Amino acid sequence: MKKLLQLFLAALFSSAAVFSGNTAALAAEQRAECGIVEGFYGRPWTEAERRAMLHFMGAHGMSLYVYAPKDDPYHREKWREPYPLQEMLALKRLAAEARAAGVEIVFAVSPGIDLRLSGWAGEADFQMLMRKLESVHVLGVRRFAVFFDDIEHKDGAEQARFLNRVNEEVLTRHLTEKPLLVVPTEYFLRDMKDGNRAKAYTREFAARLDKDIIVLFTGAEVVPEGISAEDMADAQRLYGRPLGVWWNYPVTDYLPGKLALGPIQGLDEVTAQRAPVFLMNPMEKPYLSRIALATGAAWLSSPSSYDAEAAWREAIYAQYGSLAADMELFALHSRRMEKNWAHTGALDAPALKAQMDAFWRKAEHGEPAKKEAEVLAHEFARLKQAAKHLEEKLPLEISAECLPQIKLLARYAEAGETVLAMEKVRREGSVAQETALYEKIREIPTAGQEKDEPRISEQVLADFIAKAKIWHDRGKEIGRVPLSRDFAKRTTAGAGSVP
Ligand code: LTM
Repeated sequence: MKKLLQLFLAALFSSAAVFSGNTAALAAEQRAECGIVEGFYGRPWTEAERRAMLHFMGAHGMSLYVYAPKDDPYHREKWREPYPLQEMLALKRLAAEARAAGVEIVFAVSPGIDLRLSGWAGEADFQMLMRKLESVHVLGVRRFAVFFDDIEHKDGAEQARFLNRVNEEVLTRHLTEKPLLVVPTEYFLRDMKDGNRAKAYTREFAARLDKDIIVLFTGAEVVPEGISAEDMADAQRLYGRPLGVWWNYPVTDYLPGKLALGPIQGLDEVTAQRAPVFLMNPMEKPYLSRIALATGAAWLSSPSSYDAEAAWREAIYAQYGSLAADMELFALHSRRMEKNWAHTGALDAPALKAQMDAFWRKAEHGEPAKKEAEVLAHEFARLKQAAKHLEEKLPLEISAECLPQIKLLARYAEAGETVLAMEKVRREGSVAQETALYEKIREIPTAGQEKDEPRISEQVLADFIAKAKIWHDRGKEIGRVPLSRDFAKRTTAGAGSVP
């Protein structure tokens, strides 16, 4: 009966509101549940980190914590096996802690690597999955999710049938009163719409999936700049229901040397109004993830008046007390996430970037850049000071998450001062001194670091040092005549393009 009622409400909801585009009505009826999905690759959080996070979430009005660490073997590779006793007890304590913090815990399984969906084997795996969900229900978990992201299997119809059965069975067995949360195998919009195979998968999956099941999607890409109202409408049209959002910021598992310390941005008001669920995927580093997470909660509580930069500053000042100004400077240089397939987050230090551009516009043409250098010198001094304070005074659990990046910030700031000194001695005509100074910055890594190696401010500080190296080399090559336009061409694409 409950199931029938849910189906009826879901159908009413999707047909009346989704297709009429009546978002105002939707907004009045429901507000997205906000929370996090511990869904990254890498070291899963410890029990203590999770417990601290639950309280942080409770204090910020985030009500949903989805347990889905990709590298917890019992969540994915060994999904058929029950948790060992110690881990069961930890999960039980976590469920109790979540209740106390006013957060609902959702247990997710990612069985898709080797799940069999049909025949006798399918039946056996279905029973295994139910047994797994029952084993965590006993521990106090009352809501479930099944995720099919990042797997080879792509039969949408079979997956949907399987999920419908799980969805029905968890209700029948009274394990939950709420429908499943799921991630399809095609979970970003471009693929759902464009690739033929992906399109067919989505069509089959969406048509067969029970309407009360909540589907999560990441936007037009896995890690996009934002989700527009149009993306949301397209996804809804394809799935015949409003989709929940799995937001891949501040997660950094694809570039773990960088910290995502910026605000949540790029999300449309329509997303806030329509999505039943908004989940942020955090970093492996739970304490540093809090800056972005606090801004995501602020966005959802007031999407029409949300100001990402203001929310970001507010989050830092609320979290870092007397170190807030230093943390703001550090975080300003560590917000943007860029990889060939991932582009998201606020720019790193855009104002400083503009000041550096002004410096190079003169220096590259052999014009004295004294005034511009003074502005930069002031900034480099502030950065060095901030790094020193943070290194000395950050609480241990936070500095453990960012010490290499803080040290790199200090190194870049010091190298920046060296570059200014190089420009000065060149103005004064001292070749020998410039070369001696150059030796100090020669080995500083500005691009091409391994994935895990620390990076910060790639397009600003790192790029400044990279440009200086080229400027020096070119100066030598051309006997210190003003640099040609070639210099700008070779460096404007940022540190990554520096040979
Ligand atoms: O985004 C989803 C649905 N799945 C995975 C995540 O587990 C991972 O953390 C992010 C970022 O690398 N990308 C994914 O595809």
